[in-house]
Amino acid sequence: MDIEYEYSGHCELPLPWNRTLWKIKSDVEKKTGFEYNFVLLNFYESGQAKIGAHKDDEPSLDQSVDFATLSFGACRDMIFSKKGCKSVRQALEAGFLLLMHDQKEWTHAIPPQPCVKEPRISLTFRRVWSSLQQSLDEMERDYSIPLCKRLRRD
Ligand SMILES: O=C(O)CCC(=O)C(=O)O
Repeated sequence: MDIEYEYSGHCELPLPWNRTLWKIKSDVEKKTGFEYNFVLLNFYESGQAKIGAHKDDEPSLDQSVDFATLSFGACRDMIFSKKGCKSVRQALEAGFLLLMHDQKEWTHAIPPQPCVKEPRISLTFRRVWSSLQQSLDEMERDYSIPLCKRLRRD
């Protein structure tokens, strides 16, 4: 079954896992206790590269699975914000594994850090719902049809 991931209006069909990423995924799953079926790789060429504040709350993402972000290369900061709460700044050093819970409430951002000259890569492990499971869940939500038999999410 196809797994696709939609973000900021783009729809991506991912590549199959390679051996290295599969091994990293297994290690991350052992550490976090969650099962992932998708990883997003972000490449930051230098401290000039940034990601604005956003929530990873696309309907294709299974929010019951905490996202895990593994960092490589240069240390960058991530800023978490929530209405009515003080922002939290977390340094993401190489090898740091960050578990992100409550994605619908908090925004996160990687601000520019011009003093950082080296590149950074992050691997963000997620669980994406299959199109069929998603359609079934949308049906259930939109029409309140109780579905007696639920499909496995893989
Ligand atoms: O690079 C990171 O650690 C975070 C990337 C990010 O914000 C995302 O993939 O949603």
